[in-house]
Amino acid sequence: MTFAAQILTLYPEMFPGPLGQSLAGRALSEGRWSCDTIQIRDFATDKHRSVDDTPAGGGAGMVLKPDVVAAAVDHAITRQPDAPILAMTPRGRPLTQERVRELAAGPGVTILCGRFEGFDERLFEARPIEPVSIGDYVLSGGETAAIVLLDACIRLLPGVMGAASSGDEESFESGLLEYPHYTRPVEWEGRTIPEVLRSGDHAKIAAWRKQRAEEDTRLRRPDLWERHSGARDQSPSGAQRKKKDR
Ligand code: 6GU
Repeated sequence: MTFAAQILTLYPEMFPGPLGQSLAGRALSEGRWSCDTIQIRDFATDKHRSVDDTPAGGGAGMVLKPDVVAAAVDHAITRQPDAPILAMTPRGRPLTQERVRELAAGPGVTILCGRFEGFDERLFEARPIEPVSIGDYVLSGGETAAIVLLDACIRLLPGVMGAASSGDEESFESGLLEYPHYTRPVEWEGRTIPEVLRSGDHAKIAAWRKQRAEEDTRLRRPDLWERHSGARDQSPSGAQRKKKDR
């Protein structure tokens, strides 16, 4: 089964881009996923082939015209009626590993890439489009965000990564950051690999990794830690945890 990616963009040359290399590139050659672009400008109707116009109410930049984008989206729906339609925008809901897993388990995805100031809001009322953001910063366009989203999906497809991607030790799969990694040389620039990792005691190693995953999450991602420890508080096994452990 092929995961079919359909990308609506003003810059189709940006795809597959980096996804043509390495793991994703090999998977693309092997037919595990497909990458088709749709040029939004092909759906413009005026003689200048305009895709954007000035914002109602004034202000900076330009806004993608809803009639043109909707025509492109409708074409995409005809070609792939079962794929969810996502729009890459900093105004979207934050992308999560959970959503990535859901998407990767489906038939594919149709991705709408914005440029300029963004989309006409009526588009989201008129078509079943899910706005998605990849983080709290602003990109010059949705294309690089689409590449990020596709990379996250592709590595989870059957046969793409082997055992590692199905492992539940990865960052976020447990609601925590992953534990830190080390490899040889045992001593490098005066720093050594933690003794426990060389002990061969697998129970001790697992306990050390869990502790480091928790500590690093608490220090680096207090938002994730809050959710993780909050969830444990509500579970039967976590009900008796002391406040200072959180
Ligand atoms: Cl999905 N698109 C754009 N243009 N900027 C972003 C973003 C997406 N996510 C964060 N910043």
